[in-house]
Amino acid sequence: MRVNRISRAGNRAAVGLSVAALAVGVTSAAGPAAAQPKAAPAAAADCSAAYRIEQKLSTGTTWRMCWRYDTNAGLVLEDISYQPKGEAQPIKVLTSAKLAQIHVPYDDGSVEYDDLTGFGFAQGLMNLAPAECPGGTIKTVKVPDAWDPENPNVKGLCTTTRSRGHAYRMQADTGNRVYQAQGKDLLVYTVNQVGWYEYMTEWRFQDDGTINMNVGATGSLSPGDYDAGDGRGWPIGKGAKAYATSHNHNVFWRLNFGLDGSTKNKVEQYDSVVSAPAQGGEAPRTKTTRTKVTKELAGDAKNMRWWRVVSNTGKNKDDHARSYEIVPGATSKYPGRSYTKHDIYFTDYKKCEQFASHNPRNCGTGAGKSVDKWVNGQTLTQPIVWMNVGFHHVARDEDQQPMPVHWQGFSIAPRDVTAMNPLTPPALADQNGQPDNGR
Ligand SMILES: [Cu+2]
Repeated sequence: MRVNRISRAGNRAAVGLSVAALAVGVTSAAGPAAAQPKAAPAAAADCSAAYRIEQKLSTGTTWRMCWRYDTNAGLVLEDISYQPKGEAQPIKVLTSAKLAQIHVPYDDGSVEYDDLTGFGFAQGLMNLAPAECPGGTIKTVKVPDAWDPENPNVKGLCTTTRSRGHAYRMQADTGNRVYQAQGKDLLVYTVNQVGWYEYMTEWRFQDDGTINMNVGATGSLSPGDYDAGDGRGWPIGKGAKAYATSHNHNVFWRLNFGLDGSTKNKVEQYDSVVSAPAQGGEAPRTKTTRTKVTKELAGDAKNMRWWRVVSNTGKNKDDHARSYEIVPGATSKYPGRSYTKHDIYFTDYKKCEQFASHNPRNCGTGAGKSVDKWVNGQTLTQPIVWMNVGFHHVARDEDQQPMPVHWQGFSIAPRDVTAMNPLTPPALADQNGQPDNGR
């Protein structure tokens, strides 16, 4: 893999300069979506049909968004809105959402990769066979700075739907009636090859408003890594000869929220502390406190801690401010680099700040090239969320061959976006707040 990667790096070097130069002004060849100003009000998604994704799920929820394809980030989703069956208008959730880096440092300190900005992640977009987009549509992507400029088109973007099991279940008080629904998701994904690896970038939009972002690593372990004789690998062939060097995959996402059509949002952190039962009390007590995050923050996940992004203007029908909760996923945080030391970063929007490390854009003298440097005390008015999810990959025999997909990622979940469960059946629609005595 190292050999393979380095040879690709060599190939990339020639186009590296032009990519960096292009990145400032031309983010993609994808058309109207790219030209849309970031601060545009949240009208319905403004992009031509080829770059529009609109899916009404069988449970009544519609997701809408535009897509484009960036020379470093690969797939970028913009103007993402959610419209459950009870809402007259689409509710804008995200102005843009994309990967912001895949950083792969090796345990032996021999090498580290910035796959998005340095190793052609976007250019490694793979053609998908119809069978790997079951029931869906495969869109053709024109890859910017394609390795073969004569053949830049790749059938590489799958949009499809999938069932996810129960969305809810409830036994009625009277009779034998069971209220239940099977949840449906819209899936949007690409596969990008980097060296011997293939990364699946999956966006999953649930009919209940939750969005899951995951990267799955598959393909092959790199044969060039079967050399760890220094106790930093795992034997994966017969006996104890071929040691695959362990490494981390540190994946970053960048989310620009646009709740109710505005990128000006608030951030809050919640922490809960459990203390011993009060004297004479029956059980331990838990106290939850809210901390307003008013300035840029490098945050760390912790037991009973979570964050939410709150709309400044939008309210649901219960008069509660709409928000999205950030739900961290399982992570192995890699403390080796300044930008991987924290799980989440909130920065105030700056156009040039696009990648969590090795940022190719010029943010000015002394501005730094990574997200940790951009957390410098500024007041948050237009917060950008950067999530870092790490996976320490200690190879195992089962990793060949091919290597089973290993997923890492996180979710954002609606909190008070709708006044009730967006999938509530009509018969239960009056059960909001103090329970009905008749229930
Ligand atoms: Cu790996």
